[in-house]
Amino acid sequence: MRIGIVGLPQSGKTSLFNALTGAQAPISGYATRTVQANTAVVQVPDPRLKPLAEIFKPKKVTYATVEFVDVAGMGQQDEEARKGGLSAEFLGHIRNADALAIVLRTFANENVPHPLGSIDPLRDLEQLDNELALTDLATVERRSERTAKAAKSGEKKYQQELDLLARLQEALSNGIPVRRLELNAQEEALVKELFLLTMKPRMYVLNVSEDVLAEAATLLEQIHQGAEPAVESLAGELRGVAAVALRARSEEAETVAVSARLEAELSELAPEEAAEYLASLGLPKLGAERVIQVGYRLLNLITFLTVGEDEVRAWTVTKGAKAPEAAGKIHSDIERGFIRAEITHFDDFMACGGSFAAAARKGLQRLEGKDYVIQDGDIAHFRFNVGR
Ligand SMILES: Nc1nc2c(ncn2[C@@H]2O[C@H](COP(=O)(O)OP(=O)(O)OP(=O)(O)O)[C@@H](O)[C@H]2O)c(=O)[nH]1
Ligand SMILES: [Mg+2]
Repeated sequence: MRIGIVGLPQSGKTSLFNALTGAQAPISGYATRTVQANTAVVQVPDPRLKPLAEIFKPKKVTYATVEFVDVAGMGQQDEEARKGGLSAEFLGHIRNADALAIVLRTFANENVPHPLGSIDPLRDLEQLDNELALTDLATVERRSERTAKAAKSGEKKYQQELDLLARLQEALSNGIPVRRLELNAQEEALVKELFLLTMKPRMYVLNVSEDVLAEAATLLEQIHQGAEPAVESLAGELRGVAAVALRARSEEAETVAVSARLEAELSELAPEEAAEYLASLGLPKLGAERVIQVGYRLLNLITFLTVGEDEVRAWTVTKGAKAPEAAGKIHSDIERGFIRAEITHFDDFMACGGSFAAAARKGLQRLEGKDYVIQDGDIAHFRFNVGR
């Protein structure tokens, strides 16, 4: 899973990136300064691995991972260049992302002027959206030119493709993101080939000042639960926070509040110290951690676990994946030779004192076949036969 961090210049993207990677200890990381993109693989925090490691004392504990890409700010080109959307270089970094984390600034910082002269995250979002749509429009137009040539052969599939491209063009010119369109399976396959930016699932990351972080988190939660705050009556940063959150709710996107600079600093502390500081602010968790969790949810991902003396490990699969597909994450041979999966849910396993034998006695360990749908938190042991 790869999440692209995008936003206006100086909105705190790199600070968020540092918070994410620092807090979770990057497994590998590299900075390619010339093209102004940072990439790092980040561990997905999972509280289940520690107790499992205490029971199995494995040689190795392996977390599931997410890759984050931090790119230079959008909208830095001049007016003329922007008509064609984002530059090819920028696009190259972001088009393979599975989801976008859109960073919106509400923090005030006299030393860091906002590129548009004032703080207004909803306006910033609209500008970013506009730019993403323009970029997709350029992609669709290029494809249309090619398809139009091919369509001269009279082949029906090219005409169908042209019709779809015209529909995309029409939507994008009106600022409608492609993910809003209803597409059939065949259309979806074509759209996938285009790697459109307005097709990607997204979350909004509000980068707020640290002194409103707790309030912003509470407000987001209330809005998520259905509250209708009067945006105009809110003061300071909270007004922008509410405006973005209401829009996010209407499009079923998720919103997270972070204080990127603070979190980047905290990520350098010992976890206990950071947790203490957060608690003093009335916050249970780092925003960066929530960014990873929301990303997981956005992409419909769940985690299953494998345990043993060699390794305790978390694996990622898409919700709805069946047992053989999960087995295939470990090794294609295990998928091919799949016989059965021995499944014990983490919660049952712990409730039985961390003993498979005790879980089995209580009927909490099940043998499942190839149609079993893996659940988040399943501890799986696969039986397979490679000889087949
Ligand atoms: N007060 C305050 N300052 C912040 C916060 N987040 C970032 N900054 C400051 O804003 C400036 C820009 O932060 P970056 O993380 O570099 O922003 P960016 O979006 O990566 O910037 P570009 O890559 O140039 O587009 C830095 O000086 C940060 O210290 C915040 O939450 N509060
Ligand atoms: Mg940056």
